[in-house]
Amino acid sequence: MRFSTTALLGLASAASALTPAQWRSQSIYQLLTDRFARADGSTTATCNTGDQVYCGGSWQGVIDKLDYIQGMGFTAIWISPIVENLSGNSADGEAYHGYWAQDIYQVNSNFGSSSDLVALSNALHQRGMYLMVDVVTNHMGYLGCGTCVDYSIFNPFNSESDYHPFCLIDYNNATSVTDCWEGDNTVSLPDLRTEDSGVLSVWEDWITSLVSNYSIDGLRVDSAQQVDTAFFPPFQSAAGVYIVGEVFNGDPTYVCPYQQYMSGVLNYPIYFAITQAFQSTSGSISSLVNSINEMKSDCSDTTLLGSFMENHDNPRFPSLTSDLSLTKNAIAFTMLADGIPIIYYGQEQQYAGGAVPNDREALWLSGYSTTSPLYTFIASVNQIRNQAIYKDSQYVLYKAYPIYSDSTTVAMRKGSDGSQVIAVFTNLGAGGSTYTLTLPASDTGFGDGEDVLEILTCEGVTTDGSGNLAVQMGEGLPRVFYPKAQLEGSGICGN
Ligand SMILES: *[C@@H]1O[C@H](CO)[C@@H](O)[C@H](O)[C@H]1NC(C)=O
Ligand SMILES: *[C@@H]1O[C@H](CO)[C@@H](O)[C@H](O)[C@H]1NC(C)=O
Ligand SMILES: CC(=O)N[C@H]1CO[C@H](CO)[C@@H](O)[C@@H]1O
Repeated sequence: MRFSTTALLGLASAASALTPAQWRSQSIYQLLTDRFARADGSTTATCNTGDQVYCGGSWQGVIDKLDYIQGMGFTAIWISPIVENLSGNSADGEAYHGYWAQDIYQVNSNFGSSSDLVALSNALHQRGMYLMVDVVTNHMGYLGCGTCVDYSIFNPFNSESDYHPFCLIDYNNATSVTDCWEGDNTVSLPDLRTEDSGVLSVWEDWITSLVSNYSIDGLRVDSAQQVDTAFFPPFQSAAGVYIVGEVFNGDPTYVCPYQQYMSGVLNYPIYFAITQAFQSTSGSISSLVNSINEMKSDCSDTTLLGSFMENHDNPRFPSLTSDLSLTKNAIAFTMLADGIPIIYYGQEQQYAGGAVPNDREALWLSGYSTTSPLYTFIASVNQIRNQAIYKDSQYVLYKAYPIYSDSTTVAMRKGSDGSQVIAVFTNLGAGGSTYTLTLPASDTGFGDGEDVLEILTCEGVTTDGSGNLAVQMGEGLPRVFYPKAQLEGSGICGN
């Protein structure tokens, strides 16, 4: 798959930490370090997700496969938490995902050495790509029940007084969400008193040195809603980089206020809306449209949110439907929406694992095909987004909005006249009939008799004498239009 050299050069800047504003132009590939690539290059090493044990992926493995990631047009990767893990196996498995910290000053030796992590950061920066690291400040991890924790094994936070007393979270009680413990009585997750100035100051010093030691460009903060909100402004200031927090909730009025405390959050409300709209041919497009409008009115800045439709905590989309057309619509919708697109490793190979732990398959078993339908599809969508940003840096600030919708179709516009992406989505599925949708110039911004390219089929369309765009829909596939004049030299569809 060819990608636009000019667009990539436009995005590559000096290798230093990115501001939140600079993160808007990135496109993120989320990977689980243990499951993405092994340093031995194996494409056959066993990895039974149900066993929940380490499968052997490492930072060196990631370095060796950066061409594979960059070939899809991604400009950044988000990796698993990097700190020393809890050792041993349990009914909940091993700490292969990295969310059960024991020593935050050591790296997880299963993933490599600290110099391997520095090498990964350098390898990314040499390509003009960026590193996002997952961090967990809410809790540590202990193999055993909540009342039998030996706090002395932790570094730091080795005193019981650093933690809230044990209780399991009741999500209907806000105090319980921040003060009680995630996890269960097999692996307990001792909940830190992040509201204590002593605990906060350890985290501030830690994040400053972590970002500096590994030249980290951005952070994903796990379990953000389980931490008191006052923790985040000083923590982000000590980090000095963009933060996208995990607030696992579908209600915009619950999620959006977190943007007062950190630069961005994962767009869970739209995740739920995309899933319900495209997981079957009877999904509701009007609910999706309502969600888009609600997020725009409730959130202070939708362009700083993380836009995703799969991750390590939820069933993969193809576990809900095997219809490739529906999947393509959901992927393109995610990537062309407001905010920073985040694609979870394995989406490009149409992995179909269900709920945790089945959604954490080893990517090496796919053989890293760069010609699979979704690898090339994701590359095309990243390519047009990168091109739109290259042509107009304000593209990422433009708030996308629905210019047309009916019960099975929604057309979205993002970008000002001259660098606007007009994308039409449908949930009719692969068996969907052929029809023509006419979009007026007043909505698309295209001129009279303007040459426009549909970049997924590489078919040209010329608007009529009044600027109307005739959109040919069929086989339930999405369509993505962009002004042809702006594609010169991009490599897109031979231009
Ligand atoms: C909410 O949770 C807190 C912390 O566990 C507890 O002290 C409080 O009693 C709970 N409130 C209600 C109404 O259950
Ligand atoms: C960063 O490196 C310094 C010097 O080696 C070390 O003392 C410090 O603990 C490191 N910070 C982290 C968070 O690993
Ligand atoms: C702190 C701790 O127990 N770390 C363990 C993490 O995993 C490695 C490899 O399995 C062990 O050698 C460490 O002891």
